Amino acid sequence: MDEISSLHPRAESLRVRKKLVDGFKMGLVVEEGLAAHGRGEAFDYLLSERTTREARRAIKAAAAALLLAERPVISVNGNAAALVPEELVELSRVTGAKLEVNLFHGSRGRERAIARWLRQHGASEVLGVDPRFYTRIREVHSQRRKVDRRGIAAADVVLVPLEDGDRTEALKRLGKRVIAIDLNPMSRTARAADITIVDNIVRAMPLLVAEARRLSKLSRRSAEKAIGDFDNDSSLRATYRLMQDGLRRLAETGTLRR
Ligand code: PTJ
Repeated sequence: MDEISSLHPRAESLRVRKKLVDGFKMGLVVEEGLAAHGRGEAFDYLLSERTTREARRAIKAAAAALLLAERPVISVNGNAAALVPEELVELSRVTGAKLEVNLFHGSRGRERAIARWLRQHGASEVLGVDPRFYTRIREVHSQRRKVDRRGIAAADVVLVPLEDGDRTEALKRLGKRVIAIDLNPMSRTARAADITIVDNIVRAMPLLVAEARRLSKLSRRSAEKAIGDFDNDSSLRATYRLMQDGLRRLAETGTLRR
């Protein structure tokens, strides 16, 4: 594809798509990942492609939960790796969370490619690629059930960007605190997670890193308060209403712009 002109009205969205397509060509992303991104784009459109106040609150609570955790883990799939590799590595550094490759459409080659890609972006350790440490979560009914004994299996808090509902519910049943990033506020993942950031991962991750950095300098109480102040159900309901407003505006005026 040619260079994307900044003058194009959808330049940013096209740049993000290009990152995914490049990730696909590099063997990081599966075809299904391109389709999943399209679904995310539709929801993002209804939010006028902006980070909402609800998402900012969720980001604050998520940063706090990662910082307060004893064994936090960031689960990485193909789309997340292609779109925000620097931020994933930086978040791991700031919060002490381990990075673990965990795929829905599992393949050893892709696992290794994603781990290599994260190392190229500064990760010192990437879990989920060494068969000696594999274990299985029986509750999960997809290839995601294969996890690292040192990572997701032992984690108390897991960040799951762009996730399928099955595993989120299973992780919850195992007593873990789950943080999701998902543009669909009605998905099973969004509803099952403790903290759902309804935002595009490309906008949410830099904000999450910045918030974690800020909170890491404050007291433990500030982090606890950020979690206590957050209510996932009301956050999802408010976001859903914003999307309904977006849809109504689009129908009435032909534009999402206010
Ligand atoms: O790399 P793999 O094999 O682990 O596969 C990754 C995908 C994304 C294909 C896999 O996890 C999958 O099939 O996911 P789903 O069930 O399609 O769910 C993806 C969710 O992420 C949907 O609710 C989308 O709306 C949402 N989503 C897609 N793109 C973004 C997003 N949320 C935030 N930011 C995005 N850029």
